[in-house]
Amino acid sequence: MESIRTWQCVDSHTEGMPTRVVVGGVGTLPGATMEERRQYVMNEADHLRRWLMFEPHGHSAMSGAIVQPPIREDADWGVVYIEVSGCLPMCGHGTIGTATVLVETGMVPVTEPQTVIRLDTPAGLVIATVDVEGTRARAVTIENVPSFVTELDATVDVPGLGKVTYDMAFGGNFYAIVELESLDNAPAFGRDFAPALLDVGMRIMRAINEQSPPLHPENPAIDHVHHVQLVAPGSTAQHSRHAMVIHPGWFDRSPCGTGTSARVAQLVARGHMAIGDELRNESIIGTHFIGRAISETSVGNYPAIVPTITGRAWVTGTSQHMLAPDDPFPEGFLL
Ligand code: PYC
Repeated sequence: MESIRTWQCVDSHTEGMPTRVVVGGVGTLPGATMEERRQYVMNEADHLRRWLMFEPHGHSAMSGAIVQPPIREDADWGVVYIEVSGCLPMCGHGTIGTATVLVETGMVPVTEPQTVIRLDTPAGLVIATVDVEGTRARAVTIENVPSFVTELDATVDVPGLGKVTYDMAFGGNFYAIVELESLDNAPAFGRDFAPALLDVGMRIMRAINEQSPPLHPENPAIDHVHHVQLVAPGSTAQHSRHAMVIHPGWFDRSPCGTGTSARVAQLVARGHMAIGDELRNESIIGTHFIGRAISETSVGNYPAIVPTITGRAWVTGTSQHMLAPDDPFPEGFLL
């Protein structure tokens, strides 16, 4: 056995979606902020992300988080999110997975009944409150970044679908939110219809990015949409179900923390939710997060809410990933 690169990981899943938490082997990434460390991974070290996320170490819906020493003095740990599609500034399920791993491995001082972890993320400080019983993290509530709507009832011409109406909301990433029943010839909702749902979501995503991409008011680097939330018929402001289609063509297995934040912001903007209300947001595999709007704020000229997301994660294993010098796939591959 010979290895030129070795990383230690604790694997977990958050409501069905993997978070491979890298706890050793990386060292401190260069960068004066966590966003600069994210940029470093994307621009100088993307082969490392591909190696761990793509096959054969990962798969086409893999996701993870590199734990880092924090830069902010008010944070306990830093995080750079990695996934099969790139490096998100913020990832809700990844934060719930990371907080669970930090508690269950003792990487933070653990107190019952709650342990509060302050995470330095590329999107800013994210506070995770972990409900603890003994050595177990039973639930994690994260206070996410301010979330807001940039467009209600926007339309886009989508090849094969005609004019599609959507709302554009930001919850750490941009989300195009589309009511499935508003589409002509919409596929039915559910796992059995996954290929058709994926196709519809990807067409809408491509069309919006070509015709009318969103732009974050304070961060010009966030200038596209890579997530389409197809809302199932019968969804309400108390209980919503969706298929979350993600670039370049996979589903979030979890209810998507940043997507749930965007959905709460949209429901508040439409007057269907108020501060303090709760939304049960369900994924395509039937798992759920609870989303809440806890206060009002603004981002640029947009009214915004501060959301919290509550969900659970489970540790699934520990792993040590190695790279033999003659491995033909040092950067992995995707099919
Ligand atoms: O939970 O925020 C989330 C997320 C983003 C992409 C996949 N999951």
